[in-house]
Amino acid sequence: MEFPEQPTSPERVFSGVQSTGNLHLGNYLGAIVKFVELQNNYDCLYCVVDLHAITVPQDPIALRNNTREIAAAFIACGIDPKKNIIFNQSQVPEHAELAWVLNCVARIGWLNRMTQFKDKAGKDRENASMGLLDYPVLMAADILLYRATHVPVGEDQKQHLELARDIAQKFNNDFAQSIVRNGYDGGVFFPLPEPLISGPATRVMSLRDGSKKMSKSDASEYSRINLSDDADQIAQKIRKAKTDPEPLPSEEKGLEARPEANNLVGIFAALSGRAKSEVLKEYGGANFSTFKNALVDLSVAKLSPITAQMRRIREDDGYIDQVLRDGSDRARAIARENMNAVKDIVGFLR
Ligand code: AQP
Repeated sequence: MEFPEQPTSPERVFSGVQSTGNLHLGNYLGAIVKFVELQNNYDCLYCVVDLHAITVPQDPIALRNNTREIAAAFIACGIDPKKNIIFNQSQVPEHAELAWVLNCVARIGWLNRMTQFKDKAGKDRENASMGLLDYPVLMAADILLYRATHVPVGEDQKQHLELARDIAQKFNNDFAQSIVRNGYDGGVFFPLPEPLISGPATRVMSLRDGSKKMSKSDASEYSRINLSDDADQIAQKIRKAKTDPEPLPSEEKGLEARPEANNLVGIFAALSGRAKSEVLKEYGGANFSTFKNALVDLSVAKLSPITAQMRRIREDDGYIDQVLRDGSDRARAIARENMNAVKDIVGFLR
């Protein structure tokens, strides 16, 4: 029997952000800035991953609000919802469907090694949700469902991306013959997704503790700058940011073993589009109060247009819901086709 030759998949970008709270400067510099850049050269899908959000308890009203807030932030940061697909994960049921198939491909040992699970589950692992352990498999499903080739993420997601590649590889190996029988040249169905971990600041740290990453779920509001913060809140948070008693060094080497200073200089560099060394050329020898004042001015200048645009967009939740519905319809068209191919490859009747 002759099988049709399948087209090779196009280069495609996928990335997601959890609707667990407001977007912060880490999400912005680590991920969103790259999302905006990539839209010029790739087909991009940007997803609000609400299924991931419920791996830890969420208040339903807050969850809906956060989903809209993140969609609004995507648009306010410059992602064009017509050119790209902006959607929320729970409107495309194939994410969960593919995750089940991939659960049967991934190995328990692989998941037990994931550092994010260890960090989030803490000491009480037995009491963590099954979803929290399975989080990286759902993430692999998000990416592979669209046969995405490139995934822009912050440093913290590197290990999950490696796992997604392992899962894709094992699926391709386990079903190699069936993949060929179904017309996929070379027995490869899932491309191995390339992590794009670059850009101005791949790991922004907490303003209260330079050894912890800036995070939406940190209990302290002073640990992060939210994209929804106004100028006063930004100024307060930066002025209260933890530092050390020494003035700033003139060279990057002098930032070693000074995590808080390194973080603030990194944020300044990322927001101003300069290298850290250049920032230190200007501020080396300055005390933190001078440097923080400059950082407040820079942060407010860069972030307040985004905040203002987010507020305008949030005045019309009907518009946001429409963007998400439209994006979900367009995402689903791709997802359904790929899920049908997975069903054929695995041997499900349809
Ligand atoms: N501190 C960070 N620096 C650089 N990039 C970061 N990202 C997150 N924190 C930083 C990147 O932002 C994207 C979206 O992240 P997410 O919402 O999916 O979840 P996360 O990585 O778990 O981020 P949070 O803020 O820490 O959320 P919670 O507290 O809910 O777990 C990803 O590309 C991530 O790498």
